[in-house]
Amino acid sequence: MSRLSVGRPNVMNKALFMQRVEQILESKYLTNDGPFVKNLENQICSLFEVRHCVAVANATLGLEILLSALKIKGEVITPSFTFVATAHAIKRAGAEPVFCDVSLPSLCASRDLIEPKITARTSAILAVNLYGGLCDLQSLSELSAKHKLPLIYDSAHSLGTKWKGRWTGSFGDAEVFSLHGTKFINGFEGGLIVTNNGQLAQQCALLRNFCFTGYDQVSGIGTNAKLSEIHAAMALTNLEHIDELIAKNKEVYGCYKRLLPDEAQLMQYDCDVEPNYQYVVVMLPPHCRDEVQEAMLKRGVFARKYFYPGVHQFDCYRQNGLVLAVTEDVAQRALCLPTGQDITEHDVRFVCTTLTEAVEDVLRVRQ
Ligand code: T4K
Repeated sequence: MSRLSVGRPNVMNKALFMQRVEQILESKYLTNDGPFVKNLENQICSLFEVRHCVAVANATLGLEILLSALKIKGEVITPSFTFVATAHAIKRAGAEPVFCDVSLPSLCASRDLIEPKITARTSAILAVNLYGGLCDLQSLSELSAKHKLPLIYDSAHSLGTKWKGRWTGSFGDAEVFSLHGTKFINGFEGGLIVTNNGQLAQQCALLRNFCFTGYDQVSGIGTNAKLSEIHAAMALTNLEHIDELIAKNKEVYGCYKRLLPDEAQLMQYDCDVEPNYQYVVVMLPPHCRDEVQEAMLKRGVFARKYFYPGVHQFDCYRQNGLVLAVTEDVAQRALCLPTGQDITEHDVRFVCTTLTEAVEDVLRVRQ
């Protein structure tokens, strides 16, 4: 896959990772809550100052387990502008997603969009911290307290982001990070449920392992969402370079900020948010994004239209008459540009030139 592609995995300290693989193979302890999983969980807790971390096979299962552990049924309010996994997790946990719109410029759900959707059937709010940014955490926390609703964050994109100087990981009742290969901290696959609630963490850990409470005892209907040792070792090795990863991402983001054409509006973060800078998202003029993406691809630049369409527009989630204006607009205009540890300033210049020419070509043909 070309260096100029969205989603290129961050791989740090290959030599140490290979040494760890050797160690895993030698020990023959491959999975089932092994030492690398425990080490990863402990490192996450101490780095992000959160009491409990439950490592899981991926963030989708993490969200599903979390909702099950909270015994969420009925309706869960969630934004439509997200990866489809957020809604799938709600459905698979046995609840119904109720989609709300997102606000600009954060592209996250805000209190004024969530509150009108709250009814007697609402049982939780599942907000999404998108593109390394964050929701308005303060107002969502007040909203959840006012309506006595559990507040969960899908923070798949936001590991390594800070709010008012505090790392994400301990906001709401719980957060879920993703360790997928395309994410900021890559564990090939993987996810992390983080919470300050000990009982909740214990329940999630049980559900992750078939609800085994002893060799011969099963306390409920669990699943298999365990993270293997190799995945944990990869995530741990990358996590040990978190500052370096953020610094490089910030440099790339800065380069884009300087070089992007005016027609491509770079997504802005709130001043309280210090993102992980893993995503460079631009909004293009209406009705040209798909052609621009195609034209860029022809020149070797693989940009991606995350997220299209809004989840409420997929057949399996379509709700009669539901219109979410901002979601529907940004889903037509957002384009994620290549980032990552091996991208150079020269690459960013090339992407920006390609983007500029592609936009100009498309707009010229239109006139
Ligand atoms: N919530 C949100 C908001 C999410 O975005 C996601 C996942 C989740 C929850 C669930 O998290 P997990 O259950 O996955 O832990 C990818 C990922 O599969 C998915 O993790 C991610 N979000 C989603 C946004 O994107 P695809 O189908 O777009 O990936 P794919 O294979 O098309 O790859 C994208 C680009 O990355 C390609 O240009 C190639 C490059 N790539 C990808 C992989 C996997 C590589 O260069 N190497 C690789 O190994 O879904």
